[in-house]
Amino acid sequence: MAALARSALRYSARHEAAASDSFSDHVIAGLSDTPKWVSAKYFYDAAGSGLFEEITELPEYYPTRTELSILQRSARDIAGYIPLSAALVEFGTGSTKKARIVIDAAPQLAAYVPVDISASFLAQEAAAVRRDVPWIAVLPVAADFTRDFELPPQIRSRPRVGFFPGSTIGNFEPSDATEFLRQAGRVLGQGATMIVGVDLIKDIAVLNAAYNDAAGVTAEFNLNILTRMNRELCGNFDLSSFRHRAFYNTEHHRIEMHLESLKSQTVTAAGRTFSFAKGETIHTENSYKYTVDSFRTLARDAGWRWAATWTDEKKHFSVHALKL
Ligand code: AVJ
Repeated sequence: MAALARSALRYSARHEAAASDSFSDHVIAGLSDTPKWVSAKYFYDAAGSGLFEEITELPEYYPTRTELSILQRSARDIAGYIPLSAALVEFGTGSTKKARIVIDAAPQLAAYVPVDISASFLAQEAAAVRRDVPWIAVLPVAADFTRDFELPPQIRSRPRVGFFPGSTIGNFEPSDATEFLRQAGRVLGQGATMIVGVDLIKDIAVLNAAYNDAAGVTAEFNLNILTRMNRELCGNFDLSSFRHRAFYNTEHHRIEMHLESLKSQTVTAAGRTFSFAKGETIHTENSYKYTVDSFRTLARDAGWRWAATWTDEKKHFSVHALKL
């Protein structure tokens, strides 16, 4: 993963590769730029992770429940792509709920390697999987999966199956999604399998509703990044003078999330002062949507052979198996 080690892949926002590791440097770079941006990966502090869990239960937010139903319905088929005594490597494990469906359907799995940036959360989840599935070696890796990381030596001789559910791949710029899949292939090695969940292009009203829920949870999730800047970077954002905006960008096939300043104002954070014009936004997230074909092309460009695709009846979401 040498290329990844040099620069993290741009995760949602523009020009992020220029920003360095720390939240502070990141915010200074993003809020000094035109237009302003902050990467979606900073949504997930404790409060943000909780709000995201709430989002997954919203009636308008179809991706999580649709992907779960596809995994449940197709678990046996998916298990057919998992070699004997393989290791399942999950990139960015928010919750182990989806991996557990695969693990339950694939008793031939010998190891489960959840990779996540939050070590404490990982330890908790790993303990729960160990308790429920005692025959599998649970080997958590605390790392930012968008950067370089080492697989545990215990799985060196095992066939590897990558697992990247949740359409997290949609947070990458398409060229970075290709690069991510290519690097994942390098990490997993020749003969590897990759199982990827990808949200599909659909009726714009359905897409817009999923990111503009009536209960306002997505708005709270988006605005929470300002609360995080206030807390961690001594910021003075007034949350009532910003509003959540999310819309489908048809040209780029993506949902964009922004925080719009409701007035002309200056804000301090990370020891700097930033001015906002009325109506100016901070671009906080891109969530790219694909067609089954456009994703297959992307996977092929990343060096993977397409093996299978599973979708729901409404074609809202897709799960793909790829082979190296
Ligand atoms: C976790 C990236 C898949 O893009 O749908 C949900 C994040 N943002 N609502 C998505 C999200 C607003 C989510 N992903």
